[in-house]
Amino acid sequence: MPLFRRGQARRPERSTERLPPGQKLVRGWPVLHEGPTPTFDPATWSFRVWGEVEAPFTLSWAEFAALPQVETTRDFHCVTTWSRYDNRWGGVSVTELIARARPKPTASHALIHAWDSVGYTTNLAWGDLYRPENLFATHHDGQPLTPDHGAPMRLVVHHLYAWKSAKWVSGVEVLSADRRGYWEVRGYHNRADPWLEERYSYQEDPE
Ligand SMILES: Nc1nc2c(c(=O)[nH]1)N[C@H]1C(S)=C(S)[C@@H](COP(=O)(O)O)O[C@H]1N2
Ligand SMILES: [Mo]
Repeated sequence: MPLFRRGQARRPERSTERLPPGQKLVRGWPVLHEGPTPTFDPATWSFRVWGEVEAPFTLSWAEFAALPQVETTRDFHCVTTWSRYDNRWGGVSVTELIARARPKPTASHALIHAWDSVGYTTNLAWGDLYRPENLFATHHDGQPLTPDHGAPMRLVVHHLYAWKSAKWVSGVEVLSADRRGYWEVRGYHNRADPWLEERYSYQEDPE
């Protein structure tokens, strides 16, 4: 396992194994989040895309639930070292939905917002969010998400540590400059690639 020290920007080689470095396979599906699990109310739920876009919009739950569904099956890696293989996610394509807002050429980053009482956020570079396999997921292994796992909808960004996959998503703020989210201001890595073991902010390259 590679060792990181403060002030050192070492980059291990990308592994050919299925389990990223420093991870352990779990059975079952752990629940991990800050604060209490919020209660979904379809009458008040909304999803909004705003910021560096030509056409900001807000959807009700009825409108969101009527969108075309897609599926992906991927592994899920939490920075606390558990990994879960073969998660079958169902939901709405991130690119398809965000394209409706017509992002401006200045769109370079996004901050994902949650409607939980913590006000969880997480930031992504545009190229990490706007990927064909990313989902606003409503289903997992064929079942609707449970409240603990983000019901009715969570983001799923398969290629990064799971803290980037915000639960209880309320919207996407499209940005022209990076703005760190909840964990990213508390010492976690800005990018969070599990294959590069990008766990902590002290591993980031100096600007
Ligand atoms: N709103 C919100 N989303 C969140 C979190 C959180 O604290 N709040 N924790 C993240 C972390 S650290 C992980 S590992 C995954 C865990 O998802 P799970 O509980 O469905 O396994 O959710 C992510 N999404
Ligand atoms: Mo996590």
